[in-house]
Formats: sequence, C-alpha cells, structure tokens
Amino acid sequence: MELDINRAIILAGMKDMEEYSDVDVLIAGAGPSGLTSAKYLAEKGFKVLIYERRLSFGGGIGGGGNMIPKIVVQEEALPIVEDFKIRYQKFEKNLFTIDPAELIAKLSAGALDAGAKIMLGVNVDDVIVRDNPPRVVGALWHWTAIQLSGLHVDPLYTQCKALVDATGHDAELIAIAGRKNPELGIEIAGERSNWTEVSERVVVEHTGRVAPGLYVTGIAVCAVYGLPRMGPIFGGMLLSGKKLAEIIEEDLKSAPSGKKRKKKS
Ligand code: 48F
Repeated sequence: MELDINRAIILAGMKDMEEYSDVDVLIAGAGPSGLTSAKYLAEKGFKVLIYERRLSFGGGIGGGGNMIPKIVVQEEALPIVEDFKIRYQKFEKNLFTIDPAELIAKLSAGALDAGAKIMLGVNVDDVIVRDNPPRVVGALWHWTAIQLSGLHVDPLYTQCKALVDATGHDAELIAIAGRKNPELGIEIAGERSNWTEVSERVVVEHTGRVAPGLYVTGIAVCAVYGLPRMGPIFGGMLLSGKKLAEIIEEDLKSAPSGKKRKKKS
C-alpha cells in the first residue's frame, strides 16, 4: 500500500510538473488579483499556472480589515463578484461587504473550475529574458521550503508567453526583473501612502504590460507606478485582475504562436 501511494504521488505529480513547465500564462501569487486573472484567462482556453509561495490561497484577504472578518467591495466590482458566485451584503452608499473566507474559497474554486492550475509552496525567484528586443519568456522557481532553509539549491524553469506579477505590495518579480535586466527599462517608483478613492481607480488604469512578456496586476501596480495604496477594499483588485486577463488575451491572440487551449470539462 505504501509503495502504491508513493507511485501515485511521484508519477502523477511529476507528470503535472512536466506538463506545466510550459504554459501560456504564468502568474506569481494566488491573491485576489492573480486568482481573478487566472479564472478569466483559463475560461478563454489559455493554459494558466499560478505559483503561490504559501501553502494557502488568498494573499491579503484572510486578515479581513485589521483581523475583523469582513472586507468591502464597491458596486463597480459586483459583476465579478457575481461571476464567482460570491455572496455579498449591501452596506451603505456604494459599499458591499463580503466574508473573507468565502472570498478566498470562491476565487480559488473559480480559477480552478475554469481550468487554471495552482501549485502551492512555490516561490518565483527570477525571470528569464531572451531575444532582441528583449522579452520575458519565463521564470525561475524554488520550493518555498528550500528558500526558507537557506540551502544553496539551484532552481527550475517554467516557460510562458506572459508572466504576471501578482505578488502584492512589493511587486517583487518586477523589481527583480528590472534590477537584473536593465535592458527591460523598468523602474520601480514605490508604493505611496493610502488614498482609497484615488488608488481604487488608478490601480485599474495602470494595470497591464510593464515590459514585453511581463505584466502586473493588483496592489503590485501601486509599487511599480508610485500610486497610493488602499486598505481592506478589494474591488480594485478584482477589476485589475479582470482587466489584465483582457489585455493578455489580446496580446496572445496577436502573438504568432498564441494558440488557445481547450477548456477542461
Ligand atoms: O498580497 P496579495 O493579496 O496581492 P493582491 O492580489 O491583493 C492585495 C490585497 O490583498 C491587499 C490590498 C487591497 O486591498 O491592499 O493587500 O495584489 O497576494 C499576493 C500573493 O502572492 C504571493 C503571496 O504569498 C500572496 O499570496 N507571493 C508573493 N511573492 C511571491 C508569491 C513569489 N515571489 N512567488 C510566489 N508567490
């Protein structure tokens, strides 16, 4: 029995790892923005993989508002909330409240049901840049456990047509890409202090391509472009994730090898 369990895990797990070492869209981070992009892209038939460094989903959702278990979205985001079949309650003005556990569960289920693959405990460490003019064509990754151990272990590679930084406040991946590859011309402006009315709008406006093959969504957009942050309001994250899916769909459609994949039934 024990050896059968081993065989099942090793053979099926390695098959997945091999199959997913070449994807259309690789997303770093399973927070609200990354999960939203994943659902809408997978739904269109793209092969989508999320690497999440933790062993859980949701990024900043679980902590609610300073640990009080509610988060807020504004009316503009309700069509997305409804697409994921997330329940919400009307509060006042244009604000609606959502239970954070339900938001995490349904965003994740929505991405998975649409056909996206999520691998947990994987830390995206670096980008791969090729061609002239330069273009991001993949990423390097480690198991988070290896990274935490401090052991010197070389990473593995994943190839993609679009690499998405959905890593949160520090825009880690874009910062690394810019620092190590000056030819990409990326400068990180740094996130600014909270101004919710402005940030919820500009975070969506600035969502998109940062360099050829490299994209940003979610609160990472604020770090890249020097925009103000927001607190526990998540409509901008969902709208940013959806907008990015539309941008990548357009870019991959016009790329010569941008073949669509059949959705899993
Ligand atoms: O931080 P996170 O939730 O980013 P988001 O989708 O949403 C931001 C909101 O939660 C909140 C906010 C809006 O109201 O201000 O902060 O933009 O999710 C980011 C996810 O990326 C993972 C991290 O563990 C988290 O789950 N992550 C970060 N760096 C890496 C990573 C990395 N290098 N590789 C893989 N995963």
